[in-house]
Amino acid sequence: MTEASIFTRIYNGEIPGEIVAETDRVFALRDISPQAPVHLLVVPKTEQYRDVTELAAGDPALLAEMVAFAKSLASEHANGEFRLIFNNGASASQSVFHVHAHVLANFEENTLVGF
Ligand code: DGP
Repeated sequence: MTEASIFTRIYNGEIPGEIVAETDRVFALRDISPQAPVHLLVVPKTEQYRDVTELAAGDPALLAEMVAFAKSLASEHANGEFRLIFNNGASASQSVFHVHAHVLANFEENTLVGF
């Protein structure tokens, strides 16, 4: 059996982490290394999908639920506007292969990186 992902271990209380919200199928935690004043990770409870392409092919409704959940988090923790980032593959900076979305919000003026 493969070891549970870092996110599952946080969700299960095996290692510390701040879970801020959950539904039946997804949960959100604070990123350990925030890249914006609000930086949350939206994670499905299932570990079945390694990245967003697998998730989109296997359970598009769950992907849609993650997007809706991100919106509700951005409304609760910021002004409702947000960046939603899925790193897809090691060369694109994915380090945890349990699909997750980065929700970034509450940017200070002129602090947005990239495009
Ligand atoms: P990615 O690089 O896209 O796979 O994103 C993984 C994110 O997970 C990264 O931004 C840092 C975060 N992360 C890694 N380990 C931990 C941890 O132990 N606790 C929390 N809260 N976040 C973590």
